[in-house]
Amino acid sequence: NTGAQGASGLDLSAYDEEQVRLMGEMCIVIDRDDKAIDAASKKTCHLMTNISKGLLHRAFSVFLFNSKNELLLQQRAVEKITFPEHYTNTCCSHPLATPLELEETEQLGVKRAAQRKLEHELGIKPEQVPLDSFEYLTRIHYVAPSDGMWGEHEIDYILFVKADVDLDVNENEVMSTRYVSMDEMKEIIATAEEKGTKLTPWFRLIDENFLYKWWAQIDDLDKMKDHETIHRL
Ligand code: DMA
Ligand code: MN
Repeated sequence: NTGAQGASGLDLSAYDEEQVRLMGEMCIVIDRDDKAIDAASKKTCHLMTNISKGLLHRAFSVFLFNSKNELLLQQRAVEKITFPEHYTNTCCSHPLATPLELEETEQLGVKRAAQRKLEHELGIKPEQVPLDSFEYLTRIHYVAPSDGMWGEHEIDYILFVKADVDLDVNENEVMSTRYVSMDEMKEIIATAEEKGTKLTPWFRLIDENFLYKWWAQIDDLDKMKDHETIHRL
C-alpha cells in the first residue's frame, strides 16, 4: 500500500480533485527546436525537479478580442495548481499527445487544442471560434517557477482570434473574466505592483515584448507573423 502518495511518491491530495485528474493529461515533450520527441503527463512536465533537468513541452496562449478590439482576460481559479488567482490572457493550455493535436500542418494541432480549451474553460462553442479564425503569430520559449514544486517550461504558440463570443465560465478553471481596452490593459500592468494584482509570467513576457504592437495591427496581422523564430525570453 503506497497510501495517499501513490506510486509517484508525490502527495497531491491537498489539491482540487478535478485539477489533479487533469494532471494526468499527456503533453507533448519537445526539444529546443520544437520537435516532438516524447509524451509525458502534465504532472511530470510541470514539476520543477524535471524542468531543472531541461524537460520542455508544447503549449499555446490564446488572445481573444471582441469586435470593439477589447481583449478578454481571465483570472485563474483558486483551484488551479499552477498560478492560482493570477490574471492572464484569454486561455492557455497544452496540445495533447494525440494524432489530431500533434498535427503541425498549419499549426492545426495547437488550434484544435485552443478550440477545445476555450470551450472547456470559458464555454465558448467551437462554431464561434472556427479553426481558421485563429491567427498564429509566433512562438516563445520561457521558463517560470510557480511555487517551490511547480512551474512552466514551454514553447508557447501565440494565437490571436477576433470573435464576439458567448461565455459560460467553468468555475473550476476561471474565477472571473473581463474585457479590457488597450489603455485599460496598460493601466492594469502599471498598477499591478501597488494593487497586489498577480499576473502570470508568460502574460507579462508577451505584454512586455509583443502585445501592443500586435494589438494595434489586429485587423492586419499577416505582416506581424514570424513562423521561423522561437523567441527565447
Ligand atoms: C498552460 O496553461 C499554458 C501556458 C501557455 C502557460 P494552464 O496552466 O492554464 O493549462 P491548463 O489550463 O491545461 O491547466
Ligand atoms: Mn505548461
